[in-house]
Amino acid sequence: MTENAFAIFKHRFPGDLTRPFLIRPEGAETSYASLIETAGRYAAALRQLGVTKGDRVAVQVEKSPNAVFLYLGCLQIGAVYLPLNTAYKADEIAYFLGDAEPRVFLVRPETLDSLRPVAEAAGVAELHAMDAEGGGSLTDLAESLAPITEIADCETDDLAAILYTSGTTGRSKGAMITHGNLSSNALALQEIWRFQPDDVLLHALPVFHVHGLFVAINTTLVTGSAMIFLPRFDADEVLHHLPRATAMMGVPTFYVRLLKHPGFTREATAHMRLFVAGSAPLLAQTFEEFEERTGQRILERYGMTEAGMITSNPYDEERRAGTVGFPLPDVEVRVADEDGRILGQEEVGVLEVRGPNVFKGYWRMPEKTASEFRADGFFITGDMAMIDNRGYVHIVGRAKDLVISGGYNVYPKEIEVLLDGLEGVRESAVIGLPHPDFGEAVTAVVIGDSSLEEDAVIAAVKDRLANFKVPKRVFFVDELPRNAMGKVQKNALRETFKQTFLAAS
Ligand code: MLC
Ligand code: AMP
Repeated sequence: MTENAFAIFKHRFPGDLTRPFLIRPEGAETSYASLIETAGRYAAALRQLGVTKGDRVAVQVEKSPNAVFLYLGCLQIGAVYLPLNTAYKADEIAYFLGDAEPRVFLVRPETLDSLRPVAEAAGVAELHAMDAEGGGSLTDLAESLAPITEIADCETDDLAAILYTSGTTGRSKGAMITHGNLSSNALALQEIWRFQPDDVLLHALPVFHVHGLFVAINTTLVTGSAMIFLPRFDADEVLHHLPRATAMMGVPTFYVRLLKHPGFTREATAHMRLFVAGSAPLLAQTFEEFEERTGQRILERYGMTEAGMITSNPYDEERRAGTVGFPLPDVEVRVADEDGRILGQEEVGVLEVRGPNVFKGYWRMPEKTASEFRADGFFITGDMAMIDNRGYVHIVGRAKDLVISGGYNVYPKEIEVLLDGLEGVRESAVIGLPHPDFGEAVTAVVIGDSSLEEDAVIAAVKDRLANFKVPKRVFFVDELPRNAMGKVQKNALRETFKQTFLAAS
């Protein structure tokens, strides 16, 4: 049997294909039968555009059911799905297209003209648009064709997707995700989170990252259950739909915002059996407030683009605040020091992971890939962790210089390079500071001419960076604190400015 993830998902669809897969906020339902047909039409359209197995299909569109069916159509023909955050600007897109060389690039109608030269420069053969409702030239083509029913034969190790993640050097890397990565992770999550065919997942996450795309959608598909598909997170909308849902997945900011809402009560959540949090640390305070308010304990899990979901708090046993639980079935984790020496329980080091969830490597970066794996196949996550004497994993910090804002990763180096290139800036250091809504907020500390102003610095980078990467504040200093080696001490900067976003809350 093929190891194509779509075939594995499809094999587990409900026997009664008229059952709903996707429920729109206004109530319209798309059945599993309709999913199969629409994905097959997109598969046919991609084939017509010359896409063959292994070709990349880059997609920067609004969240819509059709975007999901296109993703599944890609899997079906063995093409490589390459989703891009809608916040990325043309400069960022140019790099991704140049690196991945997709055959097709699907954009929003409003960016079609501005991205055309970018796509041409990268040699993209087919540029198409999809609107917020999922309509456009690719959908028109799909609707004019008969759906493809066959599923491309794929091995576990064949590429299913490329997801770009930034790096500490400032250059983004394409993480190569395989069919085996997707199916193994979805099946493990279905099992440990006890998903059942009558579950209804409230889906409010974006669908261009691991959390909203793979964790939420693939777990639903292997269960044959339904999702209420919201275009974005909005606390009022979530509250409105909770009575019909049984489960929800979110970044910590979702739960912080829900707790701010007076309507978020024990009664409002009575129909829910599971709230999952991840992508960023969930504060113990949020966990406790949530339990006090709803009587339910958020289930925190931990993962990353390169390895999907790695650990999870247990469904039945104690869910412990400040921990990310135990490794998923078939996944191994260990804590090691920088030289790769394996450490014991309660010792802090870098977390390493091995298993069917771990990606194949970085696209066209064999040296980078080799340097992030140990000889025995463990991937070095870059997260500092400790495994306690009950086996719970604690993420205690990051070995990598990374800020996580509202669940999005921001690598300071990328912003520092931009800032350092601005007229009047001599040097910059970008840090994450505690923020009551986003968890951490991107902040720049700059040495430069006395004529520089905060607003002007922000304005100068805004057009070139996705909005979540834009510094929310810029501070000017005469010098940056350094250690004996001359390295900027970001800890000292974080300490100096730590009250910035907390004072007003
Ligand atoms: C929006 N803004 C952000 C931001 N999101 N700034 C910093 N961090 C963010 N995450 C900006 C907006 O552009 C705007 O700025 C201002 O903040 C206020 O916007 P908003 O209306 O409040 O934002 P909203 O649209 O509500 O978005 C917030 C959010 C969203 C939390 C709902 O960011 C979100 O959906 N985050 C989920 C991220 C996610 O899916 N991560 C999973 C990665 S996978 P301005 O200046 O334009 O007005 C992964 C692996 C794993 O990490 O383990 O899961
Ligand atoms: P990404 O590269 O966008 O997939 O982000 C992955 C990173 O998010 C991980 O390496 C962690 O640093 C962080 N992360 C994900 N889940 C958690 C969690 N539950 N607690 C702490 N950090 C997390």
